[in-house]
Amino acid sequence: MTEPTRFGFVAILGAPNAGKSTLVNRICGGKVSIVTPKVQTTRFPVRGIAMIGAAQIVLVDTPGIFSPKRRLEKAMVAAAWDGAGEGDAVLHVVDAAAHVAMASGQKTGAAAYSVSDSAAISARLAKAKGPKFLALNKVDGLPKPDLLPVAAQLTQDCAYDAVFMISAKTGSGVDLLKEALARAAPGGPWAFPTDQLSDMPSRLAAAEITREKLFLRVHDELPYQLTVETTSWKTLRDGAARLEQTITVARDTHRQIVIGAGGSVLKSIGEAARLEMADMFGHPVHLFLHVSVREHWDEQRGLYQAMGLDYDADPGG
Ligand SMILES: Nc1nc2c(ncn2[C@@H]2O[C@H](COP(=O)(O)OP(=O)(O)O)[C@@H](O)[C@H]2O)c(=O)[nH]1
Ligand SMILES: [Mg+2]
Repeated sequence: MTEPTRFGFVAILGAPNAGKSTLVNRICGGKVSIVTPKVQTTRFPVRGIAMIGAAQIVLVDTPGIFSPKRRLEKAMVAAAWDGAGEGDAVLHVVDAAAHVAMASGQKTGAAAYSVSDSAAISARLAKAKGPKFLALNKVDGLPKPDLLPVAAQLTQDCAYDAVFMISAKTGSGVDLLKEALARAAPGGPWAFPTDQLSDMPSRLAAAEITREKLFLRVHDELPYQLTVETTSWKTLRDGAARLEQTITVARDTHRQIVIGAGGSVLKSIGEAARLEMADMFGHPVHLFLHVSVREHWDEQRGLYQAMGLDYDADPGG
């Protein structure tokens, strides 16, 4: 007898940099969501699709939750909480390494933010209905005894249904978590083909790949001051695609940094992005990148619509 099919949504929430996107890619078994060492890489909910036994699970990867200031940040955080509402279950991903570092007195700025953001998420989740899971991530290289107080603290703030110790990077502990997510899904038919990894349109996925290469290559405030859009996609007779993308920055000095001396930076970003796109789409890609300056691009309504974000969002407390 075959097991009845299940289908459900799991919202992945957490502080910036907790490893949410890495975990979604790990569970889906392919690259769905871009990952960089920088905070706030994910700007809008990205839906990854995973087959776990007889269950098809849609994992909603969300932007990190923090105290937002700019319009784009507010829209990102609001979208993350909306993502939580979409789920049949919620998974709170915590950077356990940051918590352990704080507990042992290494109070670095990033770890402190991560810990206070996680506590705020636990507190708000305490009031939410439905199954809630906690994943202590980045346990690779952390001694187990150090993790127990972290788990104890977070479960005091919110009654999680289960706690998992995982490494999204190595995959350790992820199988147990996957089984729990599959069990939380309601019975029902699958909504996507079993080999589909994401519901993201190709033009947007291509823009995300280029944005990832930019995040990896440029630093300080600049990653947060730029956006990428695919403006043209033509399939050529030989099966290759010709893509044009515009990288929009807010200032001419930023444009110069993105282009680099003699175009060197833009060239290497384009090369890395083109190769990854060819791999993802399964055909050669000719990529043409343009850099434009638009001072207040992050105040333009159309951009928010394109990313599925709410221009007037107020994420609340
Ligand atoms: N050591 C370690 N690093 C991880 C793990 N998961 C994610 N990372 C790293 O943490 C950073 C942020 O990951 P990302 O998935 O973008 O986090 P997000 O902001 O929560 O989506 C990246 O540099 C990842 O490589 C893990 O399990 N172990
Ligand atoms: Mg992310």
